[in-house]
Amino acid sequence: MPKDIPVTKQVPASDLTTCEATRQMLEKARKDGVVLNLDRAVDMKPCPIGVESACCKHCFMGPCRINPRDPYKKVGICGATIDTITARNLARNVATGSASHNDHGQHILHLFKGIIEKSVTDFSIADTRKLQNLATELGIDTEDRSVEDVAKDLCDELEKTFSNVDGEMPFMKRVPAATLELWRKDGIVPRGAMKEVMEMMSRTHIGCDQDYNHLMKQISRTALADGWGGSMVATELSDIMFGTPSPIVAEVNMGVLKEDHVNVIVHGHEPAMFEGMLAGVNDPFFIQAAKDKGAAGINLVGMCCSGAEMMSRHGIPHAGNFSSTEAVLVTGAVDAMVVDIQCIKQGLAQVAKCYDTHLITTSDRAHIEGATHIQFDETDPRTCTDEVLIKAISRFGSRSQPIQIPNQVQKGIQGFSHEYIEYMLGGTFRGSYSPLNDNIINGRIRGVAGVVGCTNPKVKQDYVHVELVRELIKNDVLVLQTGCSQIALSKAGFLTPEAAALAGPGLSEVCETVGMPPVLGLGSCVDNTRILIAASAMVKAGGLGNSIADLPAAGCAPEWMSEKALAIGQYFVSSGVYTVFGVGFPALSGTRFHDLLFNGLEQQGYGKWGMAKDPIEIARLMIDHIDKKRSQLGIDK
Ligand code: CUV
Repeated sequence: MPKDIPVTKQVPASDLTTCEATRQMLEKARKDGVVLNLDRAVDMKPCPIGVESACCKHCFMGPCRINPRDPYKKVGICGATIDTITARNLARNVATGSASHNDHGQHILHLFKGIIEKSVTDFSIADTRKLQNLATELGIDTEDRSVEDVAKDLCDELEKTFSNVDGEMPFMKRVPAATLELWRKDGIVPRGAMKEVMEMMSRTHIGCDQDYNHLMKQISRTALADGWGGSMVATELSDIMFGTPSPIVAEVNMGVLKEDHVNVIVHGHEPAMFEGMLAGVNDPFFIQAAKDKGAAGINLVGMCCSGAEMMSRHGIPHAGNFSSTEAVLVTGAVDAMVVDIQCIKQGLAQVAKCYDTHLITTSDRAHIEGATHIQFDETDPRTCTDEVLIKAISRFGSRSQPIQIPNQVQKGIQGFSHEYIEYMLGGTFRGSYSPLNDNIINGRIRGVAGVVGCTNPKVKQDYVHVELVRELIKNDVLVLQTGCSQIALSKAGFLTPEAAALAGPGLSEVCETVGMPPVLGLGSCVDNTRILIAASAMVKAGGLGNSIADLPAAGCAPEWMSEKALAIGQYFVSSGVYTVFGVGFPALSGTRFHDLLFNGLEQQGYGKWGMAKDPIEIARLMIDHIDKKRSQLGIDK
């Protein structure tokens, strides 16, 4: 086994994760002399100034460091105050997060265009009804027109999401009127994503925008260009091309790997390559090739966000969230891990080498040193996916590693698209408002919470996600989930109708009547836009105020780690949602910029940020906010 860089200290594996499968694999890795992310995290001492975002390295006169204990005692060499420094840092984090999602969305649009123009023939339009509905919503004439013609117009319209330099993004048509009015008044309606990200980068250059209140506006605009822009394009067009999710049973956790099968894991974010792999593994030629090597078949499994997306859409099994991607390779059972973009740790290359697993990169935007690159081309997907399968099957035939697969596996119901939630809890047949709004007004459902985002080895894996959600549903708060958080709760068994027994009396009654779990899984990170759409639908259905900020709702990313999470958090805040982050927040408490984020924005009519580390404390903040909104709406009792 190749030598790994050793760590200098270790703590018990059970201190680092509540995921039993990951714990077992971490312990095996230690025995094998292999170092995983969870151990590297214990060994790392994050810079105490950087963690407070009190350091500026936007020019080379510095880096300038501000003392977090006395932040106004000093300014940077250029004179930048702590507020300017922190605002610029957050601005660039949000710009990166927004760029990531918009890059993803633009790729999805490009694929859609390829289908329309027939340069892409391996994919097609799966949901024509959604195509028509979306086109109508965006003001495109659909009457007596072919699907192709409507699709062409939809493509041109959505292109503006990225390329506009002025005007308003197409999806602004979906924003509740009062919310949009506020954005217009403050000049933060996003124009085009490329424009917003470029302007954000330019304004944060040394000596440019140095008023944190003014920077805040562009931070909001850049974030809104993500949630109501590229991410929404990604979700909506992926549904149109690959099918709109509806409830489906899927298995989660490392026990989905099968010792007697060729195991292929797809990990990353964009659905196209994964969809291509799905076609490949069902090809009788490869099934036979696997059997010829003594395998019972080919087992295709997902991880992280593309895993969450494929699980929601097709019920593909899911092996685990962000903190488990290295650990899963320790099973020795993974014949190939195929990745595209985002959240793919470079550490995977070394772990894959130790366990003789093929790590294969497929996107021209993400190569990894030590991995094999096989370019995925949507006009010719099979060239890539066939080569991946040949490598995986051949590795199965010559497996040299002892196999140890944790037997943890949990079934759950996945695939709650916003359309399905509306269908399930929508309509006007039961009361004066929609049944969801009715149940909120009558208090059976106290409010709605979005619990989303990554896992972060700074906190015990999955612990904050699970304990937070447990507390929320106990208090009759309906929980909507995406991303790695959804996987944490799926592993813990909360995405089952039986979990209604853990909910408070009101929520459990609704769950039992409708036959749904108290925790609804909506998909990947870009599918957070389903929460925006559901929130807009709740406002439009009536009885819960005029804007998203009026809703008894709150959001949380309890174990966040990525810049994308900051962009998502900010677009929820700017859309009107109180959003609490766990782990920590990159702004210094007690500074003016921090006060703007955590207090001032709400006074301006937006949502606001919150931060707490303990799950019960986070739940208390969210429930207090929900109760505050209920009392403002006059529906508290
Ligand atoms: Ni996009 S951003 S770790 S995979 S949720 Fe998972 Fe989700 Fe965070 Fe990454």
